[in-house]
Amino acid sequence: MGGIILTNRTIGAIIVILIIIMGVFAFMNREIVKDVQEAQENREIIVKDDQGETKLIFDDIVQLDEEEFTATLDTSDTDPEEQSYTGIPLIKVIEKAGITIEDKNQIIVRGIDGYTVAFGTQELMDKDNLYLAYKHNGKFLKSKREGGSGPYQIIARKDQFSQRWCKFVVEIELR
Ligand SMILES: Nc1nc2c(c(=O)[nH]1)N[C@H]1C(S)=C(S)[C@@H](COP(=O)(O)O)O[C@H]1N2
Ligand SMILES: [Mo]
Repeated sequence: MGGIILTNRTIGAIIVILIIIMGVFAFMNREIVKDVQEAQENREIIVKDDQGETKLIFDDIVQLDEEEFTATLDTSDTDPEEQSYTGIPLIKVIEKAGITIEDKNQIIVRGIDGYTVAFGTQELMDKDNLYLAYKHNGKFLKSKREGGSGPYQIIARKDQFSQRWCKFVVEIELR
């Protein structure tokens, strides 16, 4: 029977192979972590439709006409309270990405935690309803990792409760 004879040489070879495998995984993981960190630092957001996708970074978004507005925040564990936010009308963000909304029905927004909300394009056209906010009471929204609701959050001013105020927005899709 030709089993593997565990000589010092074979043990040595196995250890070397394991170290190499661990090294490759550590390297791959570092690359992935770096990508995620970069995406978070640039506060990237993907805007897409069936024609393709555009990546917008914070610099693209702040150069749009920002607005300061109020909205009533009402969650399961807070009483309704008027809050001040700063952000961009959502429709302007979509226009910036070069996406046409005339032939679309729905807009789907996803958070980094997988939370997904949908709006009709009619709601998008309503001037003072939907915003992509990045400041709350004058302070930049912190990321999920930092315990915040940002770096971007959808503010749906006309929603009575706050279910569609999607936090940690990373992707906007038009269908
Ligand atoms: N990304 C993301 N956004 C979200 C949620 C969530 O779980 N993930 N919860 C929604 C719900 S149900 C409410 S009431 C509001 C406020 O939730 P909070 O009080 O937990 O912040 O955020 C909304 N947006
Ligand atoms: Mo909620």
